Amino acid sequence: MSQPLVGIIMGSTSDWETMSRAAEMLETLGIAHETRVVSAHRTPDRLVAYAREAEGRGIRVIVAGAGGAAHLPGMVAAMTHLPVLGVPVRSKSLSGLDSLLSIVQMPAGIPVGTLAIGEAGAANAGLMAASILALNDEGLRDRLVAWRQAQTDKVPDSPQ
Ligand code: RP5
Repeated sequence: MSQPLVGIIMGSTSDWETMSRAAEMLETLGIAHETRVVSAHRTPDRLVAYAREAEGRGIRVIVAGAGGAAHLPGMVAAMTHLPVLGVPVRSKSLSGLDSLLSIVQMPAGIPVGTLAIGEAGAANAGLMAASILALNDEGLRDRLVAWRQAQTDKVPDSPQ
């Protein structure tokens, strides 16, 4: 793939099962991306470096997934003006409600575009990243519109 435009980051390798849905969506739409494990708790220096360097490396949208006390999306958003899309990963103890509340309740001034808990949220983060990039990319705009139309066409009139 060419120069990555979307950075998919996650707090742990255990988040990949969820976050791979975002990567699959970007692959389907032909959007160059990169994937990294960046933990707010275990690798804080890596987090700072990633957030500070992303724009200069050509990244345009960051998709950040984490579970539990999920600081990653908010911390990254605090250090870059790039759009940050947060994916709450389902947790063992609270099924991802903890992740959701950790990510969604940002104070005014530092936005994180928060998606649904789990795989649907990850897939939609990929689609949302595509929508943002499509504003300045007519080819991608056409692929996104075609993908949505194909989804519509798959819905039958009747359940039987
Ligand atoms: C978070 O803790 C990660 O984002 C992950 O969702 C969760 C559990 O991580 P592991 O203990 O599986 O590495 O930081």
